[in-house]
Amino acid sequence: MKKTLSILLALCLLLGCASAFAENPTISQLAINSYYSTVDLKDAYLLKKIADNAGVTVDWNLLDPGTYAESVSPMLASGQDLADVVMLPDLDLNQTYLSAGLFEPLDTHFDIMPNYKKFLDENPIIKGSLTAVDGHIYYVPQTVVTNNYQPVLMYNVKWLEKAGIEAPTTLDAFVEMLRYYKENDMNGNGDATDEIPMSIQSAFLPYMFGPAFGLDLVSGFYADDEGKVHYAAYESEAYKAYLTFLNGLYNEGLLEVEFTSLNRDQIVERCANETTGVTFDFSWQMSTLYSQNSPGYDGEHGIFVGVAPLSGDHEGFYVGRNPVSNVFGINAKSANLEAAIKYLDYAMSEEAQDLYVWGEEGLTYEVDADGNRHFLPRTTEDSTWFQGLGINAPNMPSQQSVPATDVLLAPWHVQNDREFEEPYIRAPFPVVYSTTEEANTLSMYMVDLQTYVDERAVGFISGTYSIEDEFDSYIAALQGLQIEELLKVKQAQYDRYVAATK
Ligand SMILES: [Ca+2]
Repeated sequence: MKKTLSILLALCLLLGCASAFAENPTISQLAINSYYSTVDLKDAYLLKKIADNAGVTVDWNLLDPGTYAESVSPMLASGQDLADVVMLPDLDLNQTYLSAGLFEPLDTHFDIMPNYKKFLDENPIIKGSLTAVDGHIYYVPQTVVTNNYQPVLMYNVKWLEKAGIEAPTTLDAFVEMLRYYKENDMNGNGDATDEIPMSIQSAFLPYMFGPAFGLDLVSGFYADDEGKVHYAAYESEAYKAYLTFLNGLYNEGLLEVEFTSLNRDQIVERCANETTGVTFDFSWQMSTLYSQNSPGYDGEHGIFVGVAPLSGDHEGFYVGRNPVSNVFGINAKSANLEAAIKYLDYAMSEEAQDLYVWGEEGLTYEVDADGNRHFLPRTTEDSTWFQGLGINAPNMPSQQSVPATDVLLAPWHVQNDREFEEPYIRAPFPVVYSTTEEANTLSMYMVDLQTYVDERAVGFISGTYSIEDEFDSYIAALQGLQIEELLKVKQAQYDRYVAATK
């Protein structure tokens, strides 16, 4: 084995691997360093391998992720001495850097970017989001998982079994279940008054109940099937019905009085004490937190498990996530333009993506008899080593993967995600670039509108404001806060997005 290796090495030296390295152009890259303070990605093995495969040497300028925006914004503002490849401090949604001409329009080089072009063809939502107002594509994305492990409704299966009911999927059956939980000694401690039927952090109420009324309150703005954009909290009838429903839960004591201050730690404590039957949170918490902290959890069967979304007059759905988390651009004045373009293109290839997600066979993972990959023990035992390889590369256009997430979770949880979450996910309102005028309108009105809507929602649900008497004046106030102007902006952006996905 050792001998074969040394022969290979000798051959490599003779046949010019070394000279190939010597001729590699050097690309400078500005990006964040690892989120792990003990890890420096400058010499990360997997990233070196990606650079080698792309035929370049990377000269890294890696900065602290916590202060990245502060450090990089002045560099971009001056536009001088920029690296060849730059990880942006934000998504540049107002096109500040694009308008300054800092970055190369990549679509004009698609003849030498086959991997990136293929990726965009396969991901029209991302293509739509990354298409600038002028129709060009300037950036390469880093993305997150969108249709899996998102916020989901979870039921306590022990309580369902004790009540002898199937998991409710309609608002009516759901309320019946809560009433039953409230009146019965579900945890069997002899006290029928210590049950709190439902424990929801208030930020998740729109996720949980909006869809049954046909509303995506999570995105706020959403497009209907005809492509017309709406603002969910301005949909008079549906939003009024949503508030009325929650106000009913509140009045009946099914939504607790202190619902705005309930936090995750308190919910975990209730799971541990077996005093609650329903929650709603990021799916991740299902096995790792809520089931984990419930008495009797065996790791093989969940105690808090994901269920289908609630339906009302409208079919229920879950709101997914927008994919693009970061973007990378190529300095329009780069002296190594072609090499930088080819490097970023290789960084988007399936081969490179596989390296970010899994690393290398034998080093980070093994393949079982069924062909499934499993991370090796050292990947969890020695996170400094694992992160130091450049796994999930936070400083590269890496794409988060579902299979690599699955292997971190209990099998029952993975199965649950495929059955009860993934089929019900609906994409949120897309992220779209703004023209300067649109950016001005949004920055002028959006914050005040959101603040007012949030404050009124709590007031209407808890009865501080009367839905009967004060809802009409609420709608009128939204008009005063320029909701119609904002809808025009969002409609124009949505129309551009749709055109760009085609
Ligand atoms: Ca009890």
